[in-house]
Amino acid sequence: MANRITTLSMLLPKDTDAALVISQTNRRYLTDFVSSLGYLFVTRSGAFLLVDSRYEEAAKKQARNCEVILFKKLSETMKELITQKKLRRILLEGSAFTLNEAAMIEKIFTEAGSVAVKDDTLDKLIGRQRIIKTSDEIEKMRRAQRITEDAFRETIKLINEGVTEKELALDLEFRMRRSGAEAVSFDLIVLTGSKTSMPHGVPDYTKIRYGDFVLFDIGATFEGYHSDMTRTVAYGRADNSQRRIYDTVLKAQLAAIEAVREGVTCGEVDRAARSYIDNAGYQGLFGHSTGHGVGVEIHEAPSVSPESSFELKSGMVITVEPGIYVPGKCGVRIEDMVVVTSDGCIDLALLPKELIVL
Ligand SMILES: [Mn+2]
Repeated sequence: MANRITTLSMLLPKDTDAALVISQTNRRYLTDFVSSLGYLFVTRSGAFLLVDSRYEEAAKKQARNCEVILFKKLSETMKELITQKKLRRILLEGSAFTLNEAAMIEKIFTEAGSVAVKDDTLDKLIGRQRIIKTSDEIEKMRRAQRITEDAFRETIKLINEGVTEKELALDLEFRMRRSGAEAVSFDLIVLTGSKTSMPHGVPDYTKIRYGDFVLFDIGATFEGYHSDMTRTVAYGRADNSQRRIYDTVLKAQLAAIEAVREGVTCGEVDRAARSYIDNAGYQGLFGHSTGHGVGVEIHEAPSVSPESSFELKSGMVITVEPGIYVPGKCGVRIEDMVVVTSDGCIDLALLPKELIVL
């Protein structure tokens, strides 16, 4: 039966004998096994995961579709495998290595009479699989999203004069982890007041004050899959200029979601949001891309950016997250994850998006 590893092995270019996967996310994606270190060889006649003694027992129980081999001295075990399986040309991930690691691996390969192919071929082969999500993967992302939403609903009840960004971020993280999240998707972003104009600001001891926006960019991981969501709420009141900004971002986001379907380019989705914001008079205040793919990594292909001619396909999961940021004043961003379908998309977020004034 086809699994991720056999799919990769069937896609190996004719002039190569194997792929060596070392990045944590790709190793986990292919084997379902989580470890900080490991060397996965995918050949046409099977896959071999080299681990040290810390992971041997767990890998033998959990790693799927590969044979687990314990190494004491990596170079010796690798050379043995390369010689035994006659691996003459081996693809490496172009991006996963530090310079030291690359030099170490290449030295081993050379000593074993093998050649390392270090371009983006392997990244592309795995990326092509990863970009289309199966229903099982989408279900995990949906679970991660539910965990995030449940935490959000509870945490915003704490919003009050004097509560700090950090307190809210910690409360969210505690709730998410307690209700089944493996981890948070990234360092949670909770920003208030004028800090909301910084798209990736860092929560600190800034206190919430009457009339402030509070921006939450948050997510959880569930069985390796990420969720990503942004909501902006107001504390006490929102004045007319804040309401106009909020309303513009919301309509831009809805326009972009409306544009998403198989066959549409990422650039078209971006333009749907961007042109709405520009036409409303906020030119230059939406600096980042409209979205990005999500999966076993929080940011992965495709990038939903202005110049992209990349065509969306059914099963891709992307975020739609336009924003308006007025430096020194305030910012609003609204973000959902959506699954691309043949005639539109499915929004994985269930939380309403009308402005909440607490
Ligand atoms: Mn995002």
